[in-house]
Amino acid sequence: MSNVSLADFAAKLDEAALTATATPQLTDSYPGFTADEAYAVQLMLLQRRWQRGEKRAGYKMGLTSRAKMVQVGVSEVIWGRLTDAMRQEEGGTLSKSRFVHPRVEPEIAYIMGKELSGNVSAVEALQAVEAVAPAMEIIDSRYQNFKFALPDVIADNSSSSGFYVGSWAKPDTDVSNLGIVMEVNGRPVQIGSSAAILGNPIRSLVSAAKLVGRAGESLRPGDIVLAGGATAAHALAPGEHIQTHFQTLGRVAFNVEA
Ligand code: OOG
Ligand code: MG
Repeated sequence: MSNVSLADFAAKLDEAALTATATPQLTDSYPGFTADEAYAVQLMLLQRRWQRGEKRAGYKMGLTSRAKMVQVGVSEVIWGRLTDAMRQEEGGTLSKSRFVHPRVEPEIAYIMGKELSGNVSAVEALQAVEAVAPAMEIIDSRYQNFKFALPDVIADNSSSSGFYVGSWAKPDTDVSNLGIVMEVNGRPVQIGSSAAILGNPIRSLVSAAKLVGRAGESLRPGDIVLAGGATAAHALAPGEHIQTHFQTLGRVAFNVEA
């Protein structure tokens, strides 16, 4: 497929996000769409955002837990790019109208102290971490009915649309198996453990270094890396108060505009 049409795909997804309007899956009209082409579209989509003044903020890993894979019917680890415009104020109010059909999921966030790229061990990955924090991600597929195949979701920047980060803890804090409870208006809607993220969230960082490295990029000092949802995501409704408790790390909360 020519670059022109891949650029058209990026424009279509950008427009869908800007107008909060769902768009048909790209694989509907182009069944041969490959994951490599999809990552090329993702980069073009981000270039459009950078041209509008958004700054790189790091990366997100996706489908790193069984619960997430099952929920969306795609079972391959994917990644996307974060920008500063996606960062939401912890404890603040989210305007739902900016999104198509937003969902929230509990995540673990790392912030990098050193550069990391390529094949690294878990020990090396941890040595490159400056701090770790409880987090939540707002995902919003730009596709109709939140339905997509692997290349669709990759092109759509792996559904990235927002993220919340709680208080940073020391990098040697053990986050391998922390209890997580996500509540909506005080009622638990998802209960899980950080161990659901590839057995240990640090493995997600190892995977991020490898996949980002394969794309010729690296995790840089100051980059935030979201390790992936530990549980299935919750579809947001107006007026909801979302609060997630992370054993030993603390909690992260926000409100959805009524
Ligand atoms: C794809 C993005 C997956 C995660 O943490 O697993 C993701 C989606 O569910 O729309 O962000
Ligand atoms: Mg996520």
